[in-house]
Amino acid sequence: MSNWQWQEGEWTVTRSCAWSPPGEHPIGWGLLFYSKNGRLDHVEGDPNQPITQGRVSIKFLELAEYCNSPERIIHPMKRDPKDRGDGSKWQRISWDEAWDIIVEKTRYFQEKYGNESIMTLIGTGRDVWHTVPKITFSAFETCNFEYTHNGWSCYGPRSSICAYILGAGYPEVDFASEFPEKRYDDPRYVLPETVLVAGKAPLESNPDGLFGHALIDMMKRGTELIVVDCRATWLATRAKYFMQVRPGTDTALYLAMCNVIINEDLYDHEFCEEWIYGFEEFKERVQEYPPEVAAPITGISAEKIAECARYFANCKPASMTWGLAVDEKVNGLQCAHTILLLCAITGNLDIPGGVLLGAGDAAASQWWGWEELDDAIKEKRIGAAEFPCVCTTMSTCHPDRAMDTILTDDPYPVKMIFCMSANPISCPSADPRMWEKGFHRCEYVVVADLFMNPFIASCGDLVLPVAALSEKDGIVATHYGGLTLFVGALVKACQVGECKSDDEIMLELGKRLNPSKFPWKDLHEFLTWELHGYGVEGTWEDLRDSKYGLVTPEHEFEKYAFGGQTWNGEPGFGTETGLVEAYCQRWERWGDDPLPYYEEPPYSPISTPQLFKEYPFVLTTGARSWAYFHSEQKQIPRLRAVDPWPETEMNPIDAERLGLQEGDWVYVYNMFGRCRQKLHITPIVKEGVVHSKHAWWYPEKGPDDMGYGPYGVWDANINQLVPHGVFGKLGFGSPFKSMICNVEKAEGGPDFATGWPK
Ligand SMILES: Nc1nc2c(c(=O)[nH]1)N[C@H]1C(S)=C(S)[C@@H](COP(=O)(O)OP(=O)(O)OC[C@H]3O[C@@H](n4cnc5c(=O)[nH]c(N)nc54)[C@H](O)[C@@H]3O)O[C@H]1N2
Ligand SMILES: Nc1nc2c(c(=O)[nH]1)N[C@H]1C(S)=C(S)[C@@H](COP(=O)(O)OP(=O)(O)OC[C@H]3O[C@@H](n4cnc5c(=O)[nH]c(N)nc54)[C@H](O)[C@@H]3O)O[C@H]1N2
Ligand SMILES: [Mo]
Repeated sequence: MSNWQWQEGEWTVTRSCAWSPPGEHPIGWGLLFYSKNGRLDHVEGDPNQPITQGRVSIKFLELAEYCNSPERIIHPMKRDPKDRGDGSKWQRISWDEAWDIIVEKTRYFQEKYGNESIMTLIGTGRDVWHTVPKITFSAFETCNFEYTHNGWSCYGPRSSICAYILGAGYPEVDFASEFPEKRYDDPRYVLPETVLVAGKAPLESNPDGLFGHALIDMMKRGTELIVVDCRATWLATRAKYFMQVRPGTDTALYLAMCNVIINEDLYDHEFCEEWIYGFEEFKERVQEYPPEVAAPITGISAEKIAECARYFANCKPASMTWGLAVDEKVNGLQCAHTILLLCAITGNLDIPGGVLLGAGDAAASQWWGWEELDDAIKEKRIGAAEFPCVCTTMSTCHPDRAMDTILTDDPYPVKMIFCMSANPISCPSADPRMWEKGFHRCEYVVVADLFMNPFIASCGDLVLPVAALSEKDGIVATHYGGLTLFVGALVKACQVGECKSDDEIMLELGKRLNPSKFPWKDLHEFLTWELHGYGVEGTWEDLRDSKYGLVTPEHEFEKYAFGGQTWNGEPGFGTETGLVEAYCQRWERWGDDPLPYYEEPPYSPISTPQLFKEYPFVLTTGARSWAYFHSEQKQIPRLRAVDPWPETEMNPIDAERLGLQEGDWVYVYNMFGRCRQKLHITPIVKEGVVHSKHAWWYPEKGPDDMGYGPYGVWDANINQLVPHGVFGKLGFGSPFKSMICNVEKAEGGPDFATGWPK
């Protein structure tokens, strides 16, 4: 008996704090794993965990079904690369054989083509954001690590922009995490008067930082919301201001709000004079965006924009939480910049109840092992010279350029891929058929995953079975350590097959390829070392054994005033100028406007009017659904029952005009490609806007390509409508949430009993 594991009747209960998967993001849920005879039986929320207080998402409630699924990969497997695409050719092998193959292939490609011919791929949200860089730089000793989402269109832009213009880690709403005993009722806690929810649906996405339930807790205590979204979400319908924007036009809205606040003298003079660099230039820039200019762009009236701006400026304190819709657009950098300035000029940065700031460099954890890499290899990082904005805060290559190199061998060939927790052809990549072609050019592809997926079916040669979150010891740290609101221990309850955790794979592979860079004697020693990196003292076991299984460091407010926001301890912000940069010289040096500006999406009614005649809807994609984490869980029956088909949402007025009915299978298409989804007619979508779900494939259809791609991925994947190589000037932000499309009735659909329709 201990405070992290005990017996309850027939069940062994293990207390844990879990990352995604199965999904949310760099945050932690307090969970109780109930297991019996070494098998996970069910999961409950831990009512004693102070942050989540017993709440769980349905993906956790169905975790046993996920972990024990007959579809799990539970042994290492290999297949001859000439048999790619043939699901019958997989052969079970031992871990020893798997390691031997990887070592042999690594040495072969390193010697023949150089270390840079090996590239690693990463996906999102799991606890591999130190693991994969460490494998890349220390085990393979290559410079090429990439997240396969074009324009690195998630999280990286928001956290990098914070680093550039605030010198701060990821900004977050103050949700009383530092008061584990009383939370919001602690007398020291200050409730935000309003929270701006910018392009984010934290109830479904739960969250990309802030917990959805935390927002509800605050609303119950009186916090009002401003929701900026193109869909009338549950939160939007309860907001004081629901700003229903045309997808991709948010920057114009925020610039206009700044215009009103500055011109009506509603800004915080003291903060602006003392702490902002380029305030006068910014003041001049926003003159170009009065509400009357932003109104026709965004589709929101000038009066409402002005009223909302006044309201935000008068709320003390006001906070902000931003989501993916900020990143997934070509104008995303400017959007994030303007949102931060909106919070800065109203004096809400790092104050109680305002926008909390992390002290250091948000992306530091991705650099593990980079320092020790050979300089000659460092210089070969793909896209680093062309896109310093992406590659200064992050240790990655540029995603689109990485694929260009794979396709052309320019400037050198990429021969071997090591993929850990990504599903490129089903989920993150634009023009996924092109990415598939690229991976087919690579000679050897190793994948570490829990389930078979279209990428592995089509491109994989060796598969390593990975442990699920109830099957491993680990650490949860909010915002990857960029803003540590709490750090929790992930605790192993069960073992499934021969699965190993990503960290175990890293350590074992590292010891074989380059032992001096992997000095830890075991996983726990490594986790303790990792913990110290988050500023937490003691061992990993101490964390696991602690009262709640987590620590909640005290937040230091207004760090800029006393030197806590800079590297050298000087007052100010950790930027080039030591101030909040309304004017960012770095961006100017890198070839972009130093001040924020609005830019139309590359494909839109205004920028491509001719094309818009043919594709007369604005397309946004990928708003999260309760049941799935991206491409995962489609093979978990009870979750599939919640959300059985890829849905395309359309306004009733538009559907009537096209003569479409609820539940029709439709083709969603444009000049780049098409997919087939099931129509859901709903007034929550703005008229003229279509929203399609992302990351769809059909596990039940089998791995063999029958003209629909492995597991039907080409039938369902919306990313066929998004182009490769289109992103913002500085390399961030592809238009996943602001494209154009048309919709027409399809002949049948994939749910027909006979399989694929003709
Ligand atoms: N159209 C459109 N496309 C989008 C988006 C959108 O909004 N619209 N969103 C984008 C965003 S924000 C993101 S972050 C990307 C996500 O893109 P990915 O992260 O590539 O997508 P996932 O489906 O999460 O695929 C991850 C794979 O990792 C496996 N996996 C799960 N847990 C673990 C683990 O612990 N270890 C290992 N080794 N593997 C694991 C899963 O089984 C799955 O096969 O998708 C992007 N794609
Ligand atoms: N259940 C579940 N949770 C997840 C994930 C998942 O796949 N499933 N994925 C995780 C990941 S990696 C991420 S990045 C987060 C993302 O989660 P969020 O940041 O919440 O982002 P989304 O759900 O993609 O979109 C949020 C809202 O943006 C709106 N929107 C679309 N286009 C625009 C636009 O141009 N402007 C504005 N203002 N709004 C727009 C959509 O209607 C939607 O309501 O979720 C994480 N959590
Ligand atoms: Mo993401």
